[in-house]
Amino acid sequence: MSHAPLPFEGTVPDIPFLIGGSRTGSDSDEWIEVHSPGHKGTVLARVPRGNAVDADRAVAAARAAFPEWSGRHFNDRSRPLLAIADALQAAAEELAVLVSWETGNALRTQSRGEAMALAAITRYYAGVAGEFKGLTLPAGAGQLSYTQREPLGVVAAIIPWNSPLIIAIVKIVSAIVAGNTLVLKTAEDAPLAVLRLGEIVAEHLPAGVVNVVSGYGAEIGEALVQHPGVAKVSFTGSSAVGTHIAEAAGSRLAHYSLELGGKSPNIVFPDAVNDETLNGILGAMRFTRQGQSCTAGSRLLVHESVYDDVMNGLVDRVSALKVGDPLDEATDMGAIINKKQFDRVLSYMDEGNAQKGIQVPLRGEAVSPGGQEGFYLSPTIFGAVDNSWRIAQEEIFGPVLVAIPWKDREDAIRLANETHYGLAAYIWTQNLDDAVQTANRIDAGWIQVNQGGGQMLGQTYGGYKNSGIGRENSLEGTIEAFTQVKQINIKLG
Ligand code: TXE
Repeated sequence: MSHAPLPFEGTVPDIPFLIGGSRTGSDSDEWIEVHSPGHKGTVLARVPRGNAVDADRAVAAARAAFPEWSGRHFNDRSRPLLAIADALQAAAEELAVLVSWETGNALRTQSRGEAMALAAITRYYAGVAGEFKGLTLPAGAGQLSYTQREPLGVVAAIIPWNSPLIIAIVKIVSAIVAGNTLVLKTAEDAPLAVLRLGEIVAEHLPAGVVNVVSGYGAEIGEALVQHPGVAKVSFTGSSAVGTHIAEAAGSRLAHYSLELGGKSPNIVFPDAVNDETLNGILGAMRFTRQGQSCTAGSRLLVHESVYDDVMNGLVDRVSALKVGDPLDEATDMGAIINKKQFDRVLSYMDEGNAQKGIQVPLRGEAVSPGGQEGFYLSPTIFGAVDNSWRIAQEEIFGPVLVAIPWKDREDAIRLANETHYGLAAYIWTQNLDDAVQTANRIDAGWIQVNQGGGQMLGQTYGGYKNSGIGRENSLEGTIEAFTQVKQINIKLG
């Protein structure tokens, strides 16, 4: 099978992390192997197993950098971000290949687009550097009364493995443009591309403004969340860990924001059955990321009159997706991140297959495409699903779509909202009334009508209910998320 060469020319290097502008190993002197999920037995590199001492060092470096960085004119924070954007643009293909190797996401359908988006995201935040404005109050001739927005201090950003580059860059630039400094902890399964990104970013900044570390959640992750020098924890990951972070950060009255999971509905009205809708549902389900997306539209709610047409159209399209080596340009769907997630997704598939009354128009299974061994699964579509079943309620984070028929709009909205999650929703209809009324009544933070697609710069993103707290990806995601307001009142004369 043809694919790009190993990222480090066949060696297994030790990739240090980045603290205070220096590349350094962990105080533990222990290292974690990073495996390629699409190539069984392939170790790509080793990264430091960070611990509490490293957390202390990184927070100290970020604290030391804070006074100068936060005291700058906003133009002097914007300018380095523009240089970072250019550097990320130049490094996009290198980052794409690296992130494809370690995540198992297909280079052509996922990783290249992810890496190419980094420069635009960085430029967007460079452009909003002058927007951190306060307000003045008409408090009478004898008073000057105004507010100003001030950075929080040191931010700890904790990220997962599914789109590590995008999640990392959003957290880094939205925090630092507001004047904060930052320590970012990479995910244990996909640290390499983000460590490289950190290196590129740090080259254009004073030492310590951005620090990037690696290690396990329970070790350096926990130490950062508990650290008294950390003013805010910005977390993306599972709801279970997010809940724990809310307790830990909340108990010492630190700020936190949480971007968690989802079980988002795709709602198909009878007037919208066409190629664009069917392709859009495929995109919304994020099949080409093996379904490993928090915004995956993993519950398909279809009007009963078009249910068979939609199911047939989807089975044709989804079964045509080519599962294969992530680095092969012909591949649509790569590998699941690790053995634990692979076994977990398979267990949901087994549970669905064994469910009484279920239909299985497309049966997924473990596969070895072209003889390639790795954590490969072919996609599954379950039909006639009851919304109360576990496969309809729990975030599977794999290529498993569950379809549920509905009778009228009330029914569709009820089903859409019958979940603990509230991240995204996708509505497919030509009828404006159905589109707007449904969008208004869905309890979710990010709603798409007649598109399954990605996030646009400037659009606010975040969850209702158990999908999270706080917003990202927008002015709100930097001004509200990374500053606090000070009211100043001056008696004149
Ligand atoms: O996430 P974790 P996992 C969901 C998805 C997936 C499940 C498990 O359903 O199947 O979570 O994935 C760090 N203190 N999502 O196990 O454990 C950890 O090191 C501080 C949805 O990978 O939440 C990693 O860097 N940090 C999601 C990060 O948290 C801790 C994306 C995420 O790991 C920690 C990923 C601790 N005590 C998974 N424990 C989304 N919202 O997109 C762990 N971490």
